Amino acid sequence: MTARATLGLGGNIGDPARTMAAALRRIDARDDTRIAAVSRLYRTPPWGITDQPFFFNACAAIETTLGPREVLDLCLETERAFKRERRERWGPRTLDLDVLDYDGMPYEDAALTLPHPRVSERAFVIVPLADIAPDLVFGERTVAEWAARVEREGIEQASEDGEWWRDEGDGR
Ligand code: PH2
Ligand code: MG
Ligand code: MG
Repeated sequence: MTARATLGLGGNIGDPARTMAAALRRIDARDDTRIAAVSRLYRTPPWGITDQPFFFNACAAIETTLGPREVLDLCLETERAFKRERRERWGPRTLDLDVLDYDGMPYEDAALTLPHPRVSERAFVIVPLADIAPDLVFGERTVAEWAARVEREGIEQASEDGEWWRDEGDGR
């Protein structure tokens, strides 16, 4: 059985677009998971702690035989593979990979709550997510409805389409 899960990607240290692209290719290379859709890439003003570099953000949909908790473990393992340093909450990072949704199913354990409870407030997630999953429901609205309401000041499109992650270049 395969499930469809959506992931949020971000980063603001080093070359975030290149790191995110390599992370997606690494996930796509697995036998149990393939990348089904990728949003455009966006350059976004830092949220939370505003005194830090601009972020790059994107969203991806995966098809996977992994369960929700295993998808979280895959995200954490992928962050570690790209030498993620977690210095402070909401602070600068090379790669952040968050699970946003798993087949529209509610899921909760000590480490993971799905659908992600704060997606609808964050333009840097909602705007890219609307590229690939406009009909997905978070709380009382679809992603397209949240996207129409969200404050997107300062967010810039940084790729033409959703193909930006396919370029080779780092041997992965
Ligand atoms: N991630 C954070 C904190 N702030 N701001 C933007 N624009 N994009 C992010 O991905 C982001 C953030 C913590 O995960
Ligand atoms: Mg995050
Ligand atoms: Mg995270």
